[in-house]
Amino acid sequence: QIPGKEGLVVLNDRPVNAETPAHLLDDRVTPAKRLFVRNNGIPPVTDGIDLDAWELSFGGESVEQEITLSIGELKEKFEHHTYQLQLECGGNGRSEFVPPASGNQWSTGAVGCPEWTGVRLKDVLEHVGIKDDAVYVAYYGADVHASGDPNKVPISRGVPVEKALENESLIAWAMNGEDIPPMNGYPLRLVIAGWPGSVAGKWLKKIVVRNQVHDGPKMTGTSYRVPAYPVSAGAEVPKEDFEIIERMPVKSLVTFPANGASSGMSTDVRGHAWSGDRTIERVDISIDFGATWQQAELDAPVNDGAWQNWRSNVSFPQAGYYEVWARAT
Ligand SMILES: Nc1nc2c(c(=O)[nH]1)N[C@H]1C(S)=C(S)[C@@H](COP(=O)(O)O)O[C@H]1N2
Ligand SMILES: [Mo]
Repeated sequence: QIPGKEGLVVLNDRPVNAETPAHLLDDRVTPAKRLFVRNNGIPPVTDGIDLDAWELSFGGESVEQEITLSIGELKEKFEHHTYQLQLECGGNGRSEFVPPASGNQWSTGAVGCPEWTGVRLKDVLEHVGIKDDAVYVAYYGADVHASGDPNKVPISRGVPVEKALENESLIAWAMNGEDIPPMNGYPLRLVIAGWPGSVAGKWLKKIVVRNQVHDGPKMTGTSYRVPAYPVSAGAEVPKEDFEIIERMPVKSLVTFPANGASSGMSTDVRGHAWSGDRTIERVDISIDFGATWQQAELDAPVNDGAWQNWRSNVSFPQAGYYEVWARAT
């Protein structure tokens, strides 16, 4: 049992990693109890802390001032913004890879789209000041390396400055109008629209502005990288041909009906679709293994970086076994 979570499937308990079955992601705005958990290390104990007193410091070669701001100061000094932003782990869906990829075997549930409230990273960086040679903006969190070694950092990743300065790059202290759940980064985290969840630092303690591509743990080697060109499954790819995952690729998810459900001769079908920080143009549904497709009704995103809801109704020609497939463009 993960406190505050309900119905998640635990993939690993050291560190805790848990995903959400597709039918429990049916809400337009993902409730706190349904948002997946992806931990690289041991989360800090934040019970009973004073949220407003939590401090965030700034550093790195390309920062003008090495200052510290409390959440209280962030709240007071900068304009508040609320956006619905999907968060998706870079490994979401990897359980279908053959041969398998290493790491947590996420099926489809390492994604969610709650509503986040905080300040724009851009506004805060403007206040702190960044030098002309700034290249990357990265984070450090308060979690501890799985080994327990206080000198080791479990994960420290980042994004190019241009991405950090987008409107939908937030330093958030609230999710769905409440405190962020402990496992999702309470009291403060980054949320960066449409890029892998790994850039959205939880339990945020420090932001560094770098004069080079950030080289923290899980930025280098093949972690959170993909081949720069399509390759066949299991192909050997030279290390220098890997690139850092930036925008997440196009995807759709069927959240109704649930896997294994039975229905009458027709059923409503619905779900979400997203494509990193871009917009989905259309969603199509098939109940004949992709032989024919029918276009679903698709909503516009509530804001840039939010997944889009779609719905349709399908009629079955005869009783039998069917798969509902969705395809987003
Ligand atoms: N400090 C810290 N931030 C982190 C992580 C972590 O282990 N430690 N995991 C990252 C990864 S890989 C993902 S996918 C998201 C997951 O966010 P969630 O657990 O709130 O769903 O947080 C990111 N931020
Ligand atoms: Mo992730």
